[in-house]
Amino acid sequence: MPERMSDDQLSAAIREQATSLDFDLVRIAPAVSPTGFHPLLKWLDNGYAADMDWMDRRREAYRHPDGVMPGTHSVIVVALNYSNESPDPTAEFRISRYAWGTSDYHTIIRKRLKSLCRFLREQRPEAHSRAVVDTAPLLERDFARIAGIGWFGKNTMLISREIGSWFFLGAVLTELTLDYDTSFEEDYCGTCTACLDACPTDAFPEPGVLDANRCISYLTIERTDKPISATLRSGMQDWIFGCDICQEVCPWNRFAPPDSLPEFHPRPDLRTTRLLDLLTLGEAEFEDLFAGTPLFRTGREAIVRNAAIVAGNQQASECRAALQRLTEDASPLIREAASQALQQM
Ligand code: B12
Ligand code: SF4
Ligand code: SF4
Repeated sequence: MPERMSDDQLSAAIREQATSLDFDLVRIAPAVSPTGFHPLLKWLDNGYAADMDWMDRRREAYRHPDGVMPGTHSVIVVALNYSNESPDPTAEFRISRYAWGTSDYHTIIRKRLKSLCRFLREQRPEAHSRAVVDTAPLLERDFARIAGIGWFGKNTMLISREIGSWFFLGAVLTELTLDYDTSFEEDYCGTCTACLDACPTDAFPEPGVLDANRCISYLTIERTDKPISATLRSGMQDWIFGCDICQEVCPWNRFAPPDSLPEFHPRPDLRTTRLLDLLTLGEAEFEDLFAGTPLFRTGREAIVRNAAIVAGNQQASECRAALQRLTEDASPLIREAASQALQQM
């Protein structure tokens, strides 16, 4: 039987294991009540979560990682870079760069985190662990900061001096006590305000605070069952899924390494997809084009609605006939967006 590792040896082995699973950064934080808990309550009370009421429903659970897994002692935080070279700059619409590839990041990260959990179980069968990415009531950026990965930019992104902010976070909560990294206490934004100035919908009520009601990312991805107000539509410019503007302008991303996994690389067929193609997608064609990608979760109805808004913003006259047909679509969301786009033309 192999000799049992000490806690320090195990922490080093966890870092090695996570690196071999393709994670770009791995750090370990103690399970504490995060500094962002009270700011989160204020954020929720201000209504900045928009219709994401699943956050408010679980507000108490964010107080401590115990709210996700009772008995948590440590939070292993990983970062996965998704930066890569741009798709065709002549594209008629924009998709956030995390969604240019063939797979959903939740699937990619969860699979690797589960493998890390298996490794922990082999080493310490008595200790529970749980993999989380995105959906659990855990302030992932706060734990990434406590684990020493980086600081909160004025655009609210967690930024690393090594790899910028084009990365996803994931975590493994464990009952084990491990060797912790030093939390990140500096702020490298300085006097820069590029992200605040560039946001086309004025989504930052103050530096470091984002009002989701106004954020294109929320509007295009999460607001799937309600129309988008006329005042925000033009700010959406040509985004049909997500928005990268407050990261594109960030000086810390100028030297971000473009070396993500192949699953994040731009799909060749998206380079040739036209706005008109999106407006004519039926359910089956939508599935053929986007199954397995992050756009699939948002669904055809919202994506076609977004494409109609973009067609209106671009005064895309070649889309007029398709928009006209969409004014008779079964979905009220699409009918409304198509009529508005035609009026805009
Ligand atoms: C809800 C959500 C959204 C919402 C709201 C975003 C927001 N800024 O809150 C919407 C849909 C708009 C969104 C958009 C995006 N998201 Co999002 N989102 C989440 C989610 C699920 C929860 C975030 C949350 O709790 N927000 C509430 C606010 C209050 O918390 P916060 O911004 O995370 O943390 C802040 C507070 O704690 C505060 N704080 C901490 N301590 C203190 C102390 C004081 C005194 C004060 C005042 C404040 C303070 O500062 C923190 C940073 O701003 C997380 C995953 C997770 N479980 O954490 C992903 C996550 C934050 N999203 C992510 C990504 C990639 C995006 C997008 C880039 C996607 C895209 N391209 O469209 C955009 C970026 C927009 C932006 N500028 O934030 C990544 C971010 C990775 C990173 N490097 O930071 C995460 C971590 C997902 C993941 N697993 O990787 N997202
Ligand atoms: S993602 Fe876009 S809309 Fe949202 S805050 Fe950043 S720049 Fe503004
Ligand atoms: S653009 Fe400037 S202010 Fe905004 S996050 Fe980057 S460094 Fe900070």
